[in-house]
Amino acid sequence: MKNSLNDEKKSDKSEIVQINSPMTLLMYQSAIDIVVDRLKAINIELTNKSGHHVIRGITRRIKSPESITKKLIRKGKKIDYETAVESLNDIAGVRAVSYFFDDIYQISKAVKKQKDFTLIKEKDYVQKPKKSGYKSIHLIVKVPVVLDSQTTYVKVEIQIRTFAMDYWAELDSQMCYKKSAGDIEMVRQESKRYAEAIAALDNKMLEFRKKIELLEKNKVLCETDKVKK
Ligand code: 0O2
Repeated sequence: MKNSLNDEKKSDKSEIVQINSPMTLLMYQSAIDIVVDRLKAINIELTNKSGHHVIRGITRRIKSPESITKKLIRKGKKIDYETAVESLNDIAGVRAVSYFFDDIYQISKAVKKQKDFTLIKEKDYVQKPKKSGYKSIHLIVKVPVVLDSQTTYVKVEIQIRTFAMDYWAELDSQMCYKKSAGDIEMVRQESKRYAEAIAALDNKMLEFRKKIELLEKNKVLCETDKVKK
């Protein structure tokens, strides 16, 4: 009995490792490349339009077989390749980090306008933060990947958040999220308070930018007025 369970475990693991097969990796990497290129173009467009830098950085990753297995267990799913591809939305993940709070919605709107992307799911953890205090917009899109003249629609999770939200999420990942410390109520409460403090600062910086923009606009108007006179 023990042996057969062990054998089953082994075969489960090797099935998930299929994610790392050259063709599957190529498919996910190509999907990620498409999304990253599109975000770069969106950044140029929004930066030109707004007059301030919009996207600070774009990161990407393919979920490791270990992390896929853990997530399937967490979700109570079967541990095999097909179930992983079907039920997990974030095997391919891209994150766009903006400087300012209002830009996350501009980026999200621009992603949703991409004609060849299909929006599967949208989660706005900015309007409705998670219990932990986590804030981010998650867009799950399907993007067409052409390999060997065959088109496959591949799911990619795009996380969009500000530099400040990202700072909190990165530290939270290191210290609390999926960590034993995160099970301690006192730790959870304190971490949430910091998320709220950071969000308040995010809002202040946006107000500050808007104030400066107004000052600059008025200055330009005064100068054009002077020239006219
Ligand atoms: P990792 O290691 O970051 O990849 P879905 O299946 O799309 O409906 P899902 O993925 O089950 O939804 O859950 P959710 O909450 O929409 O998104 C999960 C991802 O958001 C996580 O991925 C994290 O990246 C991030 N996240 C969610 N909550 C928190 C949090 O409290 N703190 C931090 N730091 N990140 C969070 P994974 O796969 O869980 O982890």
